[in-house]
Amino acid sequence: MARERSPLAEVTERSAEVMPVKKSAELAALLETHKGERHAIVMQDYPDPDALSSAWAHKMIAAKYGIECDILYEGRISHQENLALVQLTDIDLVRYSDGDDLKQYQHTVFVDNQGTTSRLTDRFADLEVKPLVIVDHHEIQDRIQSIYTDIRKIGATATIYTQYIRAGLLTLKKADPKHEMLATSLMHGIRSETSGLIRSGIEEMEAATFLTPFINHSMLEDILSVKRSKQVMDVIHLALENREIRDNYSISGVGYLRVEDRDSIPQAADFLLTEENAHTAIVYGIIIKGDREMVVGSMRTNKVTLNPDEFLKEALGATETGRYYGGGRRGAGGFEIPIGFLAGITDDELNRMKWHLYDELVKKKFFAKIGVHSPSQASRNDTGSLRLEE
Ligand SMILES: [Mn+2]
Repeated sequence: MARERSPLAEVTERSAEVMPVKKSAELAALLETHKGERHAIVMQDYPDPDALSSAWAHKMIAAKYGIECDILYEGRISHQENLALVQLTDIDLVRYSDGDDLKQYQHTVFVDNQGTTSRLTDRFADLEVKPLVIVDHHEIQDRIQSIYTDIRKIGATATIYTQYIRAGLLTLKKADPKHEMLATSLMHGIRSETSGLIRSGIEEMEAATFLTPFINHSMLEDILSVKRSKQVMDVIHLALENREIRDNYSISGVGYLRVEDRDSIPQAADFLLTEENAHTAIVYGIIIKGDREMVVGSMRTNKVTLNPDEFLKEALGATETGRYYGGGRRGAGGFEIPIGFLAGITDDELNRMKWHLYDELVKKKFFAKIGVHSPSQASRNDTGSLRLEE
């Protein structure tokens, strides 16, 4: 017997269908009024497939409205899969370096971020190049204001851009190799944000269905079958060795890393999450970049009731100026804790002590948030049990 559908459910369903169309029309109208301009699409410092494919989609959509866009980032692309994506699809990217002319852009466009994870945000703000568009799926961050904003709780930013395309902002043609590569990139973006569609919502499934006829499957396979580098394997090895599992949280510090190997941290967190009794994995290390150092960490979870954004904000807190050390979205999060005065030590013994200090402190904060004591405290108490509170 079929159950009656509540009127409310129907309204929600209908608005979920109407919203992308409404937002697309709004974006189209805005782009129309900026014809002939040059815009900078700003990605986070360490762009992932979701950011890359969304930025590319925006660039292709904007071109239809006579707007030329450059896709900018300031950090590095180091994850093998991302490198493969960029190489195979020929996405034109501009890696910012000192002295580049940012004044040539009339506006900025933020995709898959809201300005908090890019150093370009401040550079553009200093030059008074104003944000025009924000399209993102992270929690609202209030860092910058734009004319057009589409921030939604959805699996991927690539899903939102696929909806825009579907609503008519760009007509995909099977015969166009650029369109084929864009569709393939968007599919990769969606897949990578949802563990290969396992954690996807209805919107992702719909987007994937829409993209499928345009996809180059062998290219997608090439992107996905990229092997892990030795450095990544080494970091995974360290993460495994150092992990401590408490209450299904697997937490691991991996020590000092070169900035080039930064992307091995989320990959190690992904790997720790594959252990059968772990629902959440957190991996962190100290990244050295010139004379700057910071503790950088990644969190992955498949516990539905756990909000990584809240978890990281509550566990690690904020700076004196109120900027949180961490944040996230459904299923994943990240954090960065600058090491100010203690950076740039050359003495080996002091560096060992420094790592030990940060390792203990970070762990302690996470264990406190989870509600268990760190093992060092437990052994000092000699209770024979690692859980002290119960
Ligand atoms: Mn994303």
